[in-house]
Amino acid sequence: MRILLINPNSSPAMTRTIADAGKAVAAPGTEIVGICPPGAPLSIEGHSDGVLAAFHTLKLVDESGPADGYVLACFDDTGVDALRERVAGPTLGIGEAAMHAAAMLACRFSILTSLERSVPILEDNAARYGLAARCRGVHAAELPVLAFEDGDSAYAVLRDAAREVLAKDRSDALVLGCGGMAHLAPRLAGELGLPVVEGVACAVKFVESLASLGLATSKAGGYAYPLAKTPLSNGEQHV
Ligand code: 5HY
Repeated sequence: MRILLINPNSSPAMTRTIADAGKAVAAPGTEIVGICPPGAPLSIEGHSDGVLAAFHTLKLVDESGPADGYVLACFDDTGVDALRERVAGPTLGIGEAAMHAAAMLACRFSILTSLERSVPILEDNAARYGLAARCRGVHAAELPVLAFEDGDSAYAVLRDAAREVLAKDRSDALVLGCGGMAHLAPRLAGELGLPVVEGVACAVKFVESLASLGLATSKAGGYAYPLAKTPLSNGEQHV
């Protein structure tokens, strides 16, 4: 089985962190291909970065050959719906995967992401996934995404913020709200003594499971392949 593990930002270091997290949990016989779109923003912090990253990600997948499954490793689930239209294999964002996993493990969970500006995007996603009632809160560690590339300095800030958030929300699981935090999960779980859910690992296992069940994205409705555009015969432009 071949799974494309796509980091939608263009940071080579973060792409390596994400690929390592995916390869660490993949079953024997599953090939994890870690890639990122060169033209995308170096990190995704907010809506406009998200749209630009999604555009470059779709182009990259078009050029990357067939795969049995796809993981989009940006916690904002940037471009997941668009990619589901263009490919058949099960396609999952790490945000949706982590939130569903946390809801299977805890009564209430909290999400800890990078910057405040990402919070409304993740709150909207939790609601869209039907998990707003299970998500006690989305919080920011107020560290830029690229700060997580230097694990040590970011770790202490993240741990302290996590303790504060869990106490405030009275949650019983923590969800890491950035693909760049993937390598920090095991250590945090050890210190916090409760489930720390990391989306890259969850999404790779969910996609692997769906593909191994022979399941693929439905092409019968909203995720049907994009239609070919046929310009009007009289050459009139749509206004
Ligand atoms: C992510 N940004 O997972 C998101 C997290 C965020 O470049 N990878 C990014 O803060 O929105």
